Amino acid sequence: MERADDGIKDVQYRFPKDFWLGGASSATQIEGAAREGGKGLNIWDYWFEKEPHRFYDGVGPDTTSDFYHRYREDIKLMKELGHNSFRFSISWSRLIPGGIGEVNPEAVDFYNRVIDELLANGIEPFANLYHFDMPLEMQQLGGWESRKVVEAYARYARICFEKFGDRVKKWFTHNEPIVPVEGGYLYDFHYPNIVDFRRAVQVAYHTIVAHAKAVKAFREANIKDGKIGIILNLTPSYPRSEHPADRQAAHIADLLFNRSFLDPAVKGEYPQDLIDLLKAHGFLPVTQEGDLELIREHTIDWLGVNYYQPRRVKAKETLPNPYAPFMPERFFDNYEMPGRKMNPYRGWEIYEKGIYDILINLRDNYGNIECFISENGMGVQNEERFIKDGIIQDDYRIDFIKEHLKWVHKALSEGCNVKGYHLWAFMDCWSWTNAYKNRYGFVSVDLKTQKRTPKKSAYWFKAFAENGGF
Ligand code: BGP
Repeated sequence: MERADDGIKDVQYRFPKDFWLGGASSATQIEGAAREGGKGLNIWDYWFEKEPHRFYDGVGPDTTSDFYHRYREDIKLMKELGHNSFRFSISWSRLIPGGIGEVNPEAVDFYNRVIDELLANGIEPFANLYHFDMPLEMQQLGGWESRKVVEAYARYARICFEKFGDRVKKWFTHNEPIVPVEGGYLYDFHYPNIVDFRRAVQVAYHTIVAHAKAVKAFREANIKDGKIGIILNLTPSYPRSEHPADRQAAHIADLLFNRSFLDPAVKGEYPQDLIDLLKAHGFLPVTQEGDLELIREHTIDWLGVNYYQPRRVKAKETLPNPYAPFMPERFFDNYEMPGRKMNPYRGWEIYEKGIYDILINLRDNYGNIECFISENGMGVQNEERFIKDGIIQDDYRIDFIKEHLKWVHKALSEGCNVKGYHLWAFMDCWSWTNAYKNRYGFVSVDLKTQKRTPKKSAYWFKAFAENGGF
């Protein structure tokens, strides 16, 4: 592959030799073949069929980026672009149609081929078990509200370790488990579009029980050199000011959105403040005997950190409407900081130092657990307008990556246990209800032809990998 001018002259920010560099993905967002290869339906296939108008430009998950058929070509490109690792997710509804029952041999064959191809190209597979994609029948059974689904997931996890654990050593139980809680049970951007705080709490709690059961199954599988973790979108909560009411607002947002998963996964227990808060408002989840021991005894080996944007909050300006559904915003108002830098396409603030604050927090308050940046990235609309000489000149993405990496570098130099950086995403992919509106990839995907073309950022990243820094 030709090397475009990468602009890296002298290395100022040097990274460790074995730093994991690559891209992330998820099954529903790249595989396509939603009704092929014996795959069962998941909630996205179903929701799109029912309400296509909820998806940008009416584009659903049926084709996406066709990784199912083009994985060989894509993996070859990863290698050419200097990546040493790749995160994908296994589709539960592909591997076990319906979520429970027979294992689909075509799916086993597909994931085996993907894993073998990655290894043959010197790319370490990072496998995630659950990325927002509940099998439809499991949702009909109650989704994460149901203990039966928790058990079915634990069985699915065990099957994955058995089938693929001989070659995949790096595992995750969930990606951003707070997001299906927010999307599906609070803010109406995932199926089943329920708005109900009590059910949201139950879903979050059962997700952690399911996670702990998967960790247990992993320990029992005894995978040589294997590690298991969870991927969390740790969104730092910044108060508007040092006023105690603003600080309290930020503390509660942190408890609800970050520590509700971070603490049980890393420390094996829930923060007392969170328990007190839920108790005070009558929202403690239904638990079963043995849950707390299970969670306590099955903490993780390592952590994936997804970081896109900070959360800024302030004390509430008004009393809440007593008739409105109970929402996390009962405890804080969102705060728009004057002068903030925005990604206007996604509507997310860009605040690079957030990545450093997360890593320092992990160092100081979570035993400096081994971690890596499992997602960071910038979705941009209409990127074709930046094409010059056949390549999307995404200098904005290069700047975005660099500015975040500078803070990761500083964290490293201050003793943080951060082992790598994956961009969201390796290639343009289907962004849930946003479909293909914003593009995130190092590699652009032409949806009509499925042609892949690396963007300028892909060459920059390759030079970064080759030079060991920038
Ligand atoms: C994360 C998810 C990814 C990905 C990314 C970008 O929350 O783990 O699946 O989609 O965000 O967000 P979006 O696609 O909504 O723009």
